[in-house]
Amino acid sequence: MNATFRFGYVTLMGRPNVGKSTLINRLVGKKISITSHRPQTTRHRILGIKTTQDTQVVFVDTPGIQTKRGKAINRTITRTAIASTKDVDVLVLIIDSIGWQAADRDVLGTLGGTSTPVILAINKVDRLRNKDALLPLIAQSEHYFGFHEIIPISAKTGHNVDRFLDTVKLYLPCGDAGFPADQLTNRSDHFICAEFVREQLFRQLGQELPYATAVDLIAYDDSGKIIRLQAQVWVDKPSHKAMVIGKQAQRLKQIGVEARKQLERFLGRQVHLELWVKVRSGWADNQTALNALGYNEDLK
Ligand SMILES: Nc1nc2c(ncn2[C@@H]2O[C@H](COP(=O)(O)OP(=O)(O)OP(=O)(O)O)[C@@H](O)[C@H]2O)c(=O)[nH]1
Ligand SMILES: [Mg+2]
Repeated sequence: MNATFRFGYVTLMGRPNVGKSTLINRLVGKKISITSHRPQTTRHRILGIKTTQDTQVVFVDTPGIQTKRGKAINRTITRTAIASTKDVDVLVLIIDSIGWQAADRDVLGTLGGTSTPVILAINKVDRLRNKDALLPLIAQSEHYFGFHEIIPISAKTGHNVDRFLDTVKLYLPCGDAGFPADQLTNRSDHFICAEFVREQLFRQLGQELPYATAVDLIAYDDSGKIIRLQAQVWVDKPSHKAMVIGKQAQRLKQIGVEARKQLERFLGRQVHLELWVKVRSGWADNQTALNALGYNEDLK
């Protein structure tokens, strides 16, 4: 074993929308996890692997922990998030620099008497007009919990993210790398491609509609110059199907256009994307449907 190399797992946790996925993308240097202004965008456990000369850090992006009980999908997602806090070397709790919310305290409450070091990242400091507001926030945070470190960052601009990474590394055990140095995630290209379509549903559809959708990649052909993809968008009701498609299919077209841009950036190749919308009533509350979409794989 290389006595100076460090390797470990670091879980990013926090209520929905605090910027966990934005941070993991920034850390890895490539977009592997989808983001949106809507809470509960992430539904799966996704690893982001950052390898440097002396360290390999495996960051675990988790769905935002929601303490509200609800459909099977919500329970499955929360179980995934909580399971991701076990057996890791460092826990990072992320809060928004606007200050502690009840939901942040709830997430903190799920840690119980953990013996794993917990680092607090105060994100979105680019939005703070008055940086002096950080000092009382840090003092309040120290009062709430014995955080090993408290680091203000901006996942969006990258402010202080290098310092955050250097700090996290100090808490990792010595050990050999667990993944090849060029591997950025545990997720397949197929999975991430389906996610890029789902991201556009979250970004472009109104109100509750994104929460009643899921995406399944049904064809992936990279044998030619252009990568040809077909994805199926699952919706709950015929009325939802009409809304996703939009007048003269304009909405679905726009979803396809934006998803294709992201896919081309991710795959580094030209992409042809076809989207189909399919009604499957009650899929979000149906364990069989959730299994088919891979929602329970994270818990295995
Ligand atoms: N201004 C600003 N916005 C940010 C920052 N980090 C994330 N955001 C925005 O916050 C929103 C939520 O970001 P996500 O990364 O999707 O948040 P998340 O914690 O992964 O959310 P869930 O997956 O829903 O739990 C997006 O609109 C991001 O662009 C930041 O440092 N500054
Ligand atoms: Mg997320």
